[in-house]
Amino acid sequence: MLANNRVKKLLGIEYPIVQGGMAWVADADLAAAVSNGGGLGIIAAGSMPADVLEQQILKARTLTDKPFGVNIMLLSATADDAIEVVAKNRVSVVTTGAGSPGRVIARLKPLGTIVIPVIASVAQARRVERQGADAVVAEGMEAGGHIGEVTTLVLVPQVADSVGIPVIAAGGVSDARGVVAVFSLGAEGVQVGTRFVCALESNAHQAYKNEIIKARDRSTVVTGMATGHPVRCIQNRLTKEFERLEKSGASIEEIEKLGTGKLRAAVVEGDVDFGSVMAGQSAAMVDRIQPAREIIMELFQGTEEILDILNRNPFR
Ligand code: TUI
Repeated sequence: MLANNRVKKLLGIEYPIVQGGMAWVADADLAAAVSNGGGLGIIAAGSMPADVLEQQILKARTLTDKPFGVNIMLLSATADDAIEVVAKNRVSVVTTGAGSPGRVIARLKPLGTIVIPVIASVAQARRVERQGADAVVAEGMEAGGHIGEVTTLVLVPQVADSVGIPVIAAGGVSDARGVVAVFSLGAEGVQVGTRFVCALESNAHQAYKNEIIKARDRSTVVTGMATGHPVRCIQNRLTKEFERLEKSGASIEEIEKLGTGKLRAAVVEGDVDFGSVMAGQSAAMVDRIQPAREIIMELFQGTEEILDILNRNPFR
C-alpha cells in the first residue's frame, strides 16, 4: 500500500482509524463493519470464554476479508485464554487495555502479531515501546470506561515526544475537528469508541444508544477513584450509588462488588438506570445512529475543510 501514514501502512487500512475495544459492544458485526468501512475493526474479548471469542473471530472472517483485531482487557480473568485463542487463530492485530501488556507481547510478537497497547501515561508508553509494541494508543481521560488521569490534549504530544513508534490518539475524538486536533499534537491515527457504539451495525441495546444520543457536555461522571480504578460512565442511579458507597468509606471489595455484571446489564439488557453505561465525554457530540462506513467517511472527509481554514492562516 502506498502510504506515508505509518498507522495505515502498519495495519494495511484505508483510513488511520481503529475502533475502540469495548467489552460487550465490540463484537464480530461491529468489527467487520468498521473494517469494511476502511478502518480497523476490533472484537473486544472482554470476559468472553475462549470458545465464544473463537466463534466471533471466525464469524468476522465470514463478514469481511479486511484486517481486524482483538482487544484483550488485561484485568479480565479470561485474558490468558484470549491470548491463546488469538495465537491459535493467527489474528493479525491485538490491542490491550487496563494493564501492562508484557505477557501479550512475549507470546504474540514471535508469531508476527501486531501488538498495540492502550496506555494512559508517558511512563506506560515508554515501557511498552521497550517491551516491543508496534504502536500505542494514547488514551486521554475524556474516554469512556476504565481511564487514566491525563487529558488527550496534554497526553498525546508528550507521548509523541517520548516514543518512536506511531501514536494513535483516543479520548474525545469523535469528528473531523478532533482528528485534525490530535494529528496536530503528533498522532498518526485515532481510536474511536463511543461514536461507534451508535453505529447501525453495533448490537448495543437501543436504550444504551439512546443514552449516548441524549448525552450533554456534563452527562458523564468518573467513579472508582477510591478503588484506584476510575471508570467514566453516563450518570445514573448506579453512579450515584458508587459515589455514596465511596463517601461512606466502604471497603474496596464492597465497591467493586457493586460493579459486577453491570456493563453487561446496560449493553445487553438495556438497563441504563442501574447498569454501567460506559461512554466518553464525546457522547455529547454523537447525535444519531449511522453506518460505521459513514462515521469513518465523516471523520476523514471533514478534515479537508478544516485544513483549508487553517491554510488561510487564522493566526494572522
Ligand atoms: O481499558 C480501557 N478501558 C476499559 S477496560 C473496561 S472493562 C472494565 N469493566 C469494569 C471496570 C473496569 C474496567 C472498560 N474500559 N482503556 C485503556 C486503558 N488502559 N486505560 C488505562 C489503561 C492502562 C492502565 C494501566 C494501561 C496500562 C496500565 O498499565 C499498568 C502498568 O502496570 O503499567
